[in-house]
Amino acid sequence: MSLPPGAVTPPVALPLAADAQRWASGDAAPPAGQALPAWIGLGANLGDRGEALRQALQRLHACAGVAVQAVSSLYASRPVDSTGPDYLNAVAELRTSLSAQQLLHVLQQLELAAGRERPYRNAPRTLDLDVLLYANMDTLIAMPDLQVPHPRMWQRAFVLAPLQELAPTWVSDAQLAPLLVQGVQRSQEPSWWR
Ligand code: PH2
Ligand code: MG
Ligand code: MG
Repeated sequence: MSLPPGAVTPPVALPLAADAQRWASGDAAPPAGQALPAWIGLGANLGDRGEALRQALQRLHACAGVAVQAVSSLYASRPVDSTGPDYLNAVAELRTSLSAQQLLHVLQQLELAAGRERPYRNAPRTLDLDVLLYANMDTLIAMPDLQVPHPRMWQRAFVLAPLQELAPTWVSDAQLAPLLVQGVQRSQEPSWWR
């Protein structure tokens, strides 16, 4: 699934039909009193990586309008398209009353609180929080600072292996198999973050 360059985002009311691939506005929050699912990727390869991911989930769960619904196991892997120490990664399923853009801003604040620096693209980091999917598998969002689904998630075992745990009907073994050369190692059970 790829996003056309420069695509515009017509305002589409949420929630979206589960069976249709739809453009959505990243600015549109769910209707009042409702929450939508969202899936985020977590990663770190500097400092106390496991503690950074655990603290990010705890802080996220404490944020207004966000609840952590489910968390995958923790996975270790070598940096993909990058250098530096090995990463720890996980995927979390949220329920949120925030728009995708508001959720992105919350994630960016948590990255900053964890001392995230951006000296160059794909630099080693203390905390990386990415919006992977919002509302459902088929929601497409294209904004200057936010693309959903995350444009590189389908090429990355460190995203698809943990996502498969949470959404097994969305990620097949056949999809994951060619990516396993990236060497992703499951290291801890899903209760690791509590
Ligand atoms: N994130 C990147 C680049 N490369 N490699 C691994 N193993 N894990 C990551 O989270 C990761 C990466 C850019 O976001
Ligand atoms: Mg990121
Ligand atoms: Mg990332």
